[in-house]
Amino acid sequence: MSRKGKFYSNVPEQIVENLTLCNTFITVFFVFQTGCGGKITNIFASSGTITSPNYPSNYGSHADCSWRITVPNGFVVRLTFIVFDLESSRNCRYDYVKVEDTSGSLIGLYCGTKAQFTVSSSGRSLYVRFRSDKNVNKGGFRASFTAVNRRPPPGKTFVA
Ligand SMILES: [Ca+2]
Repeated sequence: MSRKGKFYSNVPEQIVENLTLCNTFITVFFVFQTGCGGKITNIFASSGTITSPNYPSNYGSHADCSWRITVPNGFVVRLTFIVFDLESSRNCRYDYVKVEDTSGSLIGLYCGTKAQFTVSSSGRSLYVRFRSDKNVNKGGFRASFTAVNRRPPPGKTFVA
């Protein structure tokens, strides 16, 4: 009797079409979101956490997310990957996390499933890039960073 009732009872094809359009939109939005647009997130802090997109749910396809972590002068960055679960591939050519030192030199290229591990910068900043390819998406990563004294406190003997 109402237009709404008529719509639902008489035009089911249109509903299906609308749902399809809706799903297409969601998919496009999802890919866009997980891609991070290749943008770098600049973080200025003494400690914090970074995660792959959608964490702890699986990351999406075609993700490209970067972080530049900068800690106060006189400190270096110590970054610990607490959870790490990426698609495994030879030379990490599909999904990977790349970590670069303050100077831009490569610290490591990581993929697959790894136990907790830690990387440290030589200067006050560290660059992290996460990328995924078109398929096989895993749980991703969660990593915490903290600023660590570059030099030992005055009067103390430094032991490596
Ligand atoms: Ca993948």
